[in-house]
Amino acid sequence: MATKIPKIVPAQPIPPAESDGTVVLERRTQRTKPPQMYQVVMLNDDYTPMEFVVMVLQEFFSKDLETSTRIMLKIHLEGKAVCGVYSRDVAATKVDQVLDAAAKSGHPLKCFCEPVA
Ligand code: TYC
Repeated sequence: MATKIPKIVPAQPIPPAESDGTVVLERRTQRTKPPQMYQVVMLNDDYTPMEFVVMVLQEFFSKDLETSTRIMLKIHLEGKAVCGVYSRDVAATKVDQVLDAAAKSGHPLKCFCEPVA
């Protein structure tokens, strides 16, 4: 049986030749889009102690005490705040860690992640 020779297909259509027979090929730099990032948003509630939220921000979002306190107060006063921006899997893990720690401590603290616009 004859070996089938694969057909070679150009990546880009070859443009028509100029009148002198030359062919001009356009150089295209391949650009990779940066990955979609996700922000973890924490919500206010009336029951979770402020100290617990500050501890969560320090522990799971690696914020220092001052930054954690500022974010916690923003949530408390405005209803929600972004705790950090991460790749999808990391953001989802942070959400799981927070919900898990809150549930284990009996607090109704909630957070979620969403794509950064
Ligand atoms: N509002 C809560 C209180 O007064 C504190 C709080 C802050 C709760 C931030 C949740 O994400 C939160 N104890």
